[in-house]
Amino acid sequence: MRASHVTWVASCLLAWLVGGGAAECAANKPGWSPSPAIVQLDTSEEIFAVGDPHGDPSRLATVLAAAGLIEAMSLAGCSQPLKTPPAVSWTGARKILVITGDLIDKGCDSVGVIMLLRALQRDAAAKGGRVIVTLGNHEAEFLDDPDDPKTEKFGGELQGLKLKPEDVAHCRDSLGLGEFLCALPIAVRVNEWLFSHGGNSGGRSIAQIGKLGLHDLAADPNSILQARLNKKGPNKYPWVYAGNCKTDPKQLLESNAAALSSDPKVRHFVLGHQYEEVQFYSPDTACKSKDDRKPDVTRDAGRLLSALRAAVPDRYRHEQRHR
Ligand SMILES: [Mn+2]
Repeated sequence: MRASHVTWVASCLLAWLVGGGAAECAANKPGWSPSPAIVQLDTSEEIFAVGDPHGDPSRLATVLAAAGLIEAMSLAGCSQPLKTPPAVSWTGARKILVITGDLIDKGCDSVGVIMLLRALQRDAAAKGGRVIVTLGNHEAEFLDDPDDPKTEKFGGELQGLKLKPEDVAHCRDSLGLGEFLCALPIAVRVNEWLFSHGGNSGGRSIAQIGKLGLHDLAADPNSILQARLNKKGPNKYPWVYAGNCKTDPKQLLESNAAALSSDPKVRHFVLGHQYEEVQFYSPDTACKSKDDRKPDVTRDAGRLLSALRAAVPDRYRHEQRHR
């Protein structure tokens, strides 16, 4: 356990002894203060979503340019990681871009992804657009424990820049990387769409999700930041089965959507996190042996898990493919 963790635990203990602060203490590490925890907005503008840039600003820029959201730009990639914010130009007018987390690790330039997105947020806002970035499990795990081996790639980059990972995790490094990470919201509702990195809202309302603690988000493999749609879910089932092969995924998703109780109601979930093939199992096949469980993208679960681009002509909607 690091010294900073000892300090945190000590202050939590003090809050407990003094009384009244225990719940708050358990929920939040110092500095982590998404504001608001869940972004909510209603718009008639086009909405774009991209997940999991994972340390590759060059590929992210290529995707955004192909979508018409930025001017094409050439980034050097691993041979020349970004050390300063790049000159990125938003061409998306008043459109909305949601990045559903996991900016860091895996690739070679996590710092570059953060710098690119910070610069893009500023430029988009100046031109009437909006870029919203949510937490992924990698950001949550890093902020929860910067010594976590899972985020050592990002930690190594920081050390290469002479930054202490724990300073970044406490939101106070000289480049402002931690300040950015500490302010990332957990999820965002745009119209009837809820965007988050993983998918299991656990039947909570938007307000209840906003009160989840960083450690819970980081540590629970079945959380809204981590839950998976493949057999890496609870008890080796996709999380839409809630660890029980008898669960009806459509009912589970509908109850989760209903519990979010926003205005307008949430009717679609858009997730990142899982870049492998997403498999929707039908209730008929889910309870057979694992080998018999066939993906069925036409069945119930697919209706609510859909789309990269909302409020646009049907030809762009992944939702159509999942029906
Ligand atoms: Mn992830």
